[in-house]
Amino acid sequence: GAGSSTRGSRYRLIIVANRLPVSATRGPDGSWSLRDSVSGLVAGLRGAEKNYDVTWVGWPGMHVTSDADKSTLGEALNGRRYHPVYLDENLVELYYNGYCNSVLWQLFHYVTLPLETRLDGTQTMKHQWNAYMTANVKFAEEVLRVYREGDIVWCHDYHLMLLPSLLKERVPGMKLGWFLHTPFPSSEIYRTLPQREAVLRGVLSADLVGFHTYDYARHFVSACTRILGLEGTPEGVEDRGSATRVAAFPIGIDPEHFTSALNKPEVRKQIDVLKTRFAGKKVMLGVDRLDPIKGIPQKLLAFEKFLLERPQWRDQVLLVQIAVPTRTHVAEYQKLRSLVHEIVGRINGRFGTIGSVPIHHLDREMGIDELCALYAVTDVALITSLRDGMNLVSYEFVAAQIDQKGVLVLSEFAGAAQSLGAGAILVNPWNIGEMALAIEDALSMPEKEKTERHRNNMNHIKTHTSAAWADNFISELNDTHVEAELRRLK
Ligand code: ADQ
Repeated sequence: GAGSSTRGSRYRLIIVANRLPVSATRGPDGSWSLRDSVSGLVAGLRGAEKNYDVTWVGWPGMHVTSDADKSTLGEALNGRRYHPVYLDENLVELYYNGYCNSVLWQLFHYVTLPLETRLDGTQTMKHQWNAYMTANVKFAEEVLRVYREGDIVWCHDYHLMLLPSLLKERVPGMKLGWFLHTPFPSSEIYRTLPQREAVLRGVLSADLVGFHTYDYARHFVSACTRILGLEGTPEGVEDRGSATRVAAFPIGIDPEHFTSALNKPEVRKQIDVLKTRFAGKKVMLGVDRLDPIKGIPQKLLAFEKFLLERPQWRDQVLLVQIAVPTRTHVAEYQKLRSLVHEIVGRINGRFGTIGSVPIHHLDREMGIDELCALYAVTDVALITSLRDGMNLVSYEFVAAQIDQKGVLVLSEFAGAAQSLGAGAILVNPWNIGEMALAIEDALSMPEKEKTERHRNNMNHIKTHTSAAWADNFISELNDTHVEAELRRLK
């Protein structure tokens, strides 16, 4: 396949992402233990490890100050071919919590920018931008330490949009791709960004720029033509002789990861336990990172409206909402947590009885086994993101259905709506009444229709896996790179 080189050994692939795919904790004896971390990006990239010799470069997600700690942690990480980029606390605040999560993440999900001017004069976007540049330079330095000629370098996400240009300046012949896991917004939204030119130029140095959907790719090309005055072509973007290929590569999951978990005796047992506990009720499920873009309050309000207006369902249904906290240092995320708790409390107070409440809300991470068992006993999954690059929970839910053929209610603003649109009930998450209606439709769907919709979804998921996603991106990168080199050396 695309992963084998002519010499018979496998290609070396350097994956660069803000976070390494593990979290480190230190034991009482001072030794480090590494635990795989939860995120859509990590889940997607595990697929690449099947076919390539993968090395990761990223921030370990914690503050490590002493040189001794850096060296012992570095050793533990290097053992798994993870190369840490250490960022100090102040830089993390301005770069990660600041420019990445309060500016770019927001803007890319169509949330307009905060006002530049703060009354106390601290933490302006300008400081955050400086930190963003500094952090990107640190990532570039680590990549250049690890890089060997012939390696493929694949940069990920909005944290590292300057990295392609920093790397190409040093190694013009580097085989270099960049992929965005979030949406890329309409150019009318994007152009409000004060640093709009520098960010686009940073990315355009890559040979290949990838997005989840054709729409995001088109938005990016429009931003380049309107803001930089470059030429958009069916292949991407051209700038007087140099070209950047821009294309859509929809991510997927590894469905076997879920089907094999379902065959484990522990998971079977857990499924039986849940079935007994939820006996006589229809189960609805939401699994999200606790993030404003996931539309959790809107989902809860729709469920409340459903219970209010359809009293016959009140004792018949419950909603399990798992919302694992993330980015807990960003104020928006703290506010969201209180808001969600408040709405859940209100609904449970209003519709609960002594014996039961309609919403089971958990703020924690779950292992794959537990998550799988939950997916398997669910009648209706509610995924109501206000915007979402793709949304892999929707894929996982489909993969983990055994005989139930659970129904997927899915936001039309998730990238997944373009792939699972034929099987899911699509909703506009801003329309609470429409969502309440969709809940009822999903709960009362005839068996035959459920089977058919599930089959459509399952076909898509089996043929569009994470391994295929990585292979497609990398083989396109190989092709594009050859053309780019011919042009460069001409
Ligand atoms: P995320 O915003 O993290 O990813 P998503 O694609 O749904 O969103 O992936 C979330 C992952 O975390 C899933 O694998 C899910 O199982 C896991 N997860 C969520 N809550 C969990 C919990 N409580 N316990 C355990 N696991 C949990 C970003 C973009 C998405 C895009 C992906 C991949 O925002 O739009 O699909 O990257 O590109």
